[in-house]
Amino acid sequence: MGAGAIGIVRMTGPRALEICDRLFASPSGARLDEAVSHTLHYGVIRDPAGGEPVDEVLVAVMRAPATYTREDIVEVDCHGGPVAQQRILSLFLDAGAMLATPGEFTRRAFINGRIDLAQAESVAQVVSAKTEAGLKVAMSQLEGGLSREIGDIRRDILGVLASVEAGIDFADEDIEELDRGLAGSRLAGIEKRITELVDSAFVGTVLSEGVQTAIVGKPNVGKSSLLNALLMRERAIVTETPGTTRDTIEEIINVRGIPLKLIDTAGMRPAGDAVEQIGVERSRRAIQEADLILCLFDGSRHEDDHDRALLTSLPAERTVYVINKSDLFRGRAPAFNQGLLPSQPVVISALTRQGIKELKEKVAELVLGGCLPPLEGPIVTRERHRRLLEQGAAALAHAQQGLRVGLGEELIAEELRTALSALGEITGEEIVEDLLDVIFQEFCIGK
Ligand SMILES: Nc1nc2c(ncn2[C@@H]2O[C@H](COP(=O)(O)OP(=O)(O)OP(=O)(O)O)[C@@H](O)[C@H]2O)c(=O)[nH]1
Ligand SMILES: [Mg+2]
Repeated sequence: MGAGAIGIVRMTGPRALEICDRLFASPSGARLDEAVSHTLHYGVIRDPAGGEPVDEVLVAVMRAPATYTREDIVEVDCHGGPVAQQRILSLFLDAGAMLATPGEFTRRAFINGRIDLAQAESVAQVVSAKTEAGLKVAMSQLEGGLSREIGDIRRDILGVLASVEAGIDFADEDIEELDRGLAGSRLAGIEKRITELVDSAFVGTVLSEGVQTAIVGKPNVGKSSLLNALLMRERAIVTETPGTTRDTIEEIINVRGIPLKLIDTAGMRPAGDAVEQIGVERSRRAIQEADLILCLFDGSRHEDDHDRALLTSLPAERTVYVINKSDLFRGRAPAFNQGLLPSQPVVISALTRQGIKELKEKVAELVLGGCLPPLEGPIVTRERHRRLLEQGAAALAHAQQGLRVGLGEELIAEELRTALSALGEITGEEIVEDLLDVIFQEFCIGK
């Protein structure tokens, strides 16, 4: 909750209108209880204790089932200050309402069947999207893109399951035997569709969570200057004194639709004082946790043992090597020996911003193999979904194997049911209460 022009206190449930009526007074004396659905009403909220006016408001009345939660909803537009909102909220609570848990509105929308679980999960992603591409993927999931694909796949599995079960039920009768070759090839086709979804998960995670990118290097090579150049503002303190950055600094930038979570670290060197030691320790951790590392060297100086030690400690496959301060050796080769580096470096000047564009290109190339894949098809954005898809694909692979080696129909049917229930957990057809708690925990209150 913060200060804004307008704040909204919202309430959902069968008694929402009745509770609001106890506090709301319109000039005409009209009651919200009798209002037509989807109408807006001017009035004041009064403290029922002394009748004192708390705030001047507009109240939106939305009746079930055409609402976010499929229940009656009232939304009170009040003044945006935290005090007014807090007063109205506590008056509601006194009048019989109960405080929402994180994500409770969306959870009710799921429980009441307005959206499925994958759609509900995407709501949090729409709210937290960091780039337009991330928003687009989240919106497509909210509109049911992923759910439809999962539904199609489940229907196809059910088709195969039906033919397998026919073999079980009528074992003694003279019914056509299961065509194992045909069933196997249908399952192979379905497995491939699932695998394609699993493969999309990498892009999905990158777009929704961002790429953790650590800027590392010796003290004074220009790490903070690079952060500022990428951000296009003076975020981090830059000085000529080595050891300027003591703590890690994080900022998000957008590189061709990919959110990069940039982490400026303390220069790596056998540390001086205690504060610097902690900073260096944090840098080590940042390197370990990073998806991508920008390893920076001062091109105007010769390499030394610290540079060599740093190079051996970095994973080359997720590192982009950057030679900085090109303005100091313009037109000439850098003093730093590039032959030491496992791959071609990008030469930049954080001071003049020369080469920054090329660096961004290189990063985009490394992260997504050149360009963003088309965002049209469904894209998996959650680890939970990816794991369940993998379980489904594995069960289908077992079933195909079973068909080949002549395993009994019962056992094959069992594998198919495992696949069905894994996929069903994505959309929430098969769900346990605990899982809902975990999922909605990451929502904010009021969403
Ligand atoms: N000529 C030139 N100087 C630069 C360039 N980039 C950074 N510097 C200078 O190098 C010095 C150190 O820059 P910082 O960005 O603070 O370096 P750092 O790597 O963050 O240093 P620590 O935080 O101490 O580890 C400053 O005096 C910068 O102005 C560059 O491209 N060209
Ligand atoms: Mg610094």
